[in-house]
Order: sequence, then C-alpha cells, then structure tokens
Amino acid sequence: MGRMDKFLRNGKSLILAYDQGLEHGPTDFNSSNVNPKYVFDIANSGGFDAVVFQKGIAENYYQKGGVPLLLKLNGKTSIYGKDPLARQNCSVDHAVKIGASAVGYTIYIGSKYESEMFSEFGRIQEEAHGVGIPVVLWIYPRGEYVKGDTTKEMMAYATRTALELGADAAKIKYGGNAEDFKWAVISAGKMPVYMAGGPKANTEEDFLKHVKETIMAGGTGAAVGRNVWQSDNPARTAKRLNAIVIQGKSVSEALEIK
Ligand code: FBP
Repeated sequence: MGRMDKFLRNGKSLILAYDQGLEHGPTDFNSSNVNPKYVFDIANSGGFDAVVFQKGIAENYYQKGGVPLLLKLNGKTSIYGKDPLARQNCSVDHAVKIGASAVGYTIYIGSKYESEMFSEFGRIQEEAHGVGIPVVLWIYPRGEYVKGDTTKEMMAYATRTALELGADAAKIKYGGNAEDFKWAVISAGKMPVYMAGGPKANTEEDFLKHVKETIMAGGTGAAVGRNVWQSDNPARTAKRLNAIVIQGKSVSEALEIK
C-alpha cells in the first residue's frame, strides 16, 4: 500500500489548502472565509481528501474524525521579498498528536537558502516515514536567479527535485501549457503531482479548464484554496472539481452541475 493511498479516489485526489492567512495575510479573506470553521466545513462536505492547515489553525479548529489533516510544517509571510526561506515551525510528532494524517513542507528551489530547506526536509521526511505518514512537498522555484517559475524546465526541475528528495507527492504551480506539465509529471516518476491553484481565476470555467488540463497531462489532482473558498458557491465549485478530477468528466459536463 502506498503512503498516499489514503488520499486517493480512483487514483485521483483533491486537497483544500487553507494556509494563506500566513502566506499572504488576511487580505485573501472576506467575512465568511476568514473563519477557519467555514473552510473546514467546505473541506468536510465538499468531497476533499485532505485539508491543509498550519499548526495554530489545526489546534483550534481541526476535529479528529473529519476530513484528513495535512499539516504544513513550515511557512512564511509575504512581507520579505527576496530569496525566501521558510523554516519548520511544528514537529512531526506534534502534527500527529493534533490529528495529522500527512505533513507538508515548502521548498523554494533556486533560493539561496534551498540547501537549508533540503536539509530540514530530509529530517522531516525520515521522521514522517518513521511514523508511517506521507510528506507532501510544495515545491516552488523562487529567488533572485529564478526567471520564470512555471517554464517547462522549472516545473520539471521542481517535480524531479521532489522525487530526488523522497517526497510522497509534489505540489507545483501550473503555467498553462499542458505539454510542459506532462513533462513535469513524467519527470516525477511514480510520485503523484498536484496542481496548485493560484489567485482566483477570472471565471470558474477558466479555473476548471486548468484543472482539467493538468489531469489530462497525468496530474493526480488539485491542491487548491482560493478558487474554492473565495467562490460565491464553494459547495458547487467543490462538486464540479470532483466531477473533473475524480469522475473524469469534461469541463462542460462539470459546469452543468448546479
Ligand atoms: P491557492 O490555491 O489559494 O493558490 O493555494 C495554494 C497554495 O500553495 C497555498 O497552499 C499557499 O498558501 C499558497 O498557494 C502559496 O502561494 P504563493 O507562495 O505563490 O504565495
């Protein structure tokens, strides 16, 4: 049995990310989704395979028995603009104690601090596997020397780095070229690759098209946040995502779901 099996349906998967309060600040929120309970309810009722929280949100809002928890072990704010470094802020043991079924970690490849994150991730990966849980790697090219973070080369470099470092799954940004994403999936070997969502798309159709393209390119699923919990109808968006990712439906079929 693979470590990620618990998070897969028909070999596909949907993860709801809600760590933006740290990564971007409450500027991403409105009066509904600023409340972590609102997003936890969407994750529970919307057919998601995991919800992503930082430690403090998990300790205060996660209820065991709900949708599986993927606890982010590092993070940073968006205030400092140069080469990023995000260090660990929660141990694997503590993550498990508060209900995590998986842990997550971000590495910024290309940052002058990448080796610090590699080293921290290496220890976390061994600890997580020691207690039998998977590690999902958010792997984003970023820093002074990174010219484009979603070029063919960079997407594939990201997934390959995740494979080389022993991640159980990688989450990467998608630049809109399906052939390039396919190469990133191939470069990942048998490791699942998730698409990260990005800012809210102009229309839901645009967002769903991107998701569909990555699935057709061999992606395992979507690990997204804003496009779901900023939707004016998150339950419907979630159903449409399930139709595309889990049931293999087309974008037009998904858009028929009311
Ligand atoms: P979104 O779907 O809202 O973009 O979330 C995906 C995600 O990976 C979050 O988990 C994380 O908070 C955010 O993107 C970080 O994005 P960035 O580093 O580009 O600000």
